[in-house]
Amino acid sequence: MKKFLLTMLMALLISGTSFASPIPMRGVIEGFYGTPWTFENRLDLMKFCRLNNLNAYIYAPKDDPYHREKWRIAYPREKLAEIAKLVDAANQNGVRFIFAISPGQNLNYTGEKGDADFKKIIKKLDAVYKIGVRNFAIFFDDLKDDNGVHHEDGKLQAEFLNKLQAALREKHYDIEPLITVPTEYYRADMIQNANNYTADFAGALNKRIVVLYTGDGVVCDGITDEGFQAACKIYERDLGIWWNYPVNDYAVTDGGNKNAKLALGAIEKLPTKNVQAIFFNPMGQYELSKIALATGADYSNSPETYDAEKSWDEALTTQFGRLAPAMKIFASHSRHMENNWAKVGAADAPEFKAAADAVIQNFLEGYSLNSYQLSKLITEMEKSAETLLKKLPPEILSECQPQLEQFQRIAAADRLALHSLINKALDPQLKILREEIRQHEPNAALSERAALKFIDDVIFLLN
Ligand code: 14T
Repeated sequence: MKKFLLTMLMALLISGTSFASPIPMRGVIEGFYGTPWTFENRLDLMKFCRLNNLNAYIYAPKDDPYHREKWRIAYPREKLAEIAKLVDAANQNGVRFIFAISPGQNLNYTGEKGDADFKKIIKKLDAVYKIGVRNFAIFFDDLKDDNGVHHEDGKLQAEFLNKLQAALREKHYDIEPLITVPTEYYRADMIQNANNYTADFAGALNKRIVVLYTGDGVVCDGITDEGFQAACKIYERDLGIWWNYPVNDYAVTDGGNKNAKLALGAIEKLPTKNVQAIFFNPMGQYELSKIALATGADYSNSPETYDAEKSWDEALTTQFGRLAPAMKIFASHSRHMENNWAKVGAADAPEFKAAADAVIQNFLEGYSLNSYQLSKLITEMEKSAETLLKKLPPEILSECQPQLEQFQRIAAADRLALHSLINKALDPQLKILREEIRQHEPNAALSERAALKFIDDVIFLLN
């Protein structure tokens, strides 16, 4: 037996195989603005977590009044009963249910008012302890005023958390360390250093308290190993990550609605080591969040070997079965999220963009257009939109109908744009289609730099 084990060990060492080391705490943070997920969504999520080897869920819906706005007020009996059921479901599925409150808007730290608020928080957490919660989080994010500055005292916040952790521990032997998000939770904020907030916070905070970090910005284009190490150094501990993908609660088109674009791509560009915890912040669209979440599960179970594109393919196949090919085409046009302060997700439809750019290049240089590939891709778009509108299950269709219809409009306009280019004359109908698309943009955005751009490029060239 000993010899067998030794041989196996040698074989592993020689082959260079390494064991995947999962991120210890990995899961979902319901932390977006807008209509929170339903009770049924959350119940289903617990199963989804088990199936994908995720082990934690943070309850932190920004627009649950009792989480933030009215944090001092106890949950009504029915709400608490719902939370109790979720805690049971979490336990049955091997998921830590982490209960969070965001008291920062008006929390008092000192004096009589400070003592009173401290008691209120203990009371609020005790109520959920009674129904089985053993993990708690206190968040101090998004406390900036209209000028983009905050007036928080890092030392007071840290001391408050230390005291809370000690008091909870004193009462209950079985609670796990607190989790927090500081007021300065991304790098650009941490290093501006106007009021010494981060140094004060990091210096005073108990080393066991888990601090979550979002990267260089709130929503940013990946976190490198080097960038992560630098942030850990600033906070003087190994950090956890609050990853803002696939969340889409920020406006992604100018003057547009929030949620206009769906984030249907894979998790990508995250550190490969020393991550203590990771939580993916999803979209209000529960079902469609599962694409990115399944890839996030793959990443967090094996950060060193994670392959985003492969994981994305597998997630689509698992979740959409025979509709996976159609879904992959639609989703490929809706992966990248960007506005003037946010940027995340792989480029939309790179294959389409390459084919469209090649056709335009040929046109400009007076060569034959060679439009076969582009034409084929447009046909695929048309077919996949039609299939999905007809066959997606209602609970999924209801999350993406405006975007699918917009996808259909864009495909039709792409078709007309290509014909115009072939005829070297702008079909007057194209501008009308483009205007129709524009009218729907505030509610349904996708493929801004690929399929949509081709229409604009052609109108510009032939006008
Ligand atoms: F605490 C954080 F890590 C965090 O990301 N907080 C919020 C989060 O609830 C929200 O879902 C996310 C995406 O919009 O970004 C944070 O909220 C912001 C931050 C901004 F700088 C919303 C708008 C902003 F301009």
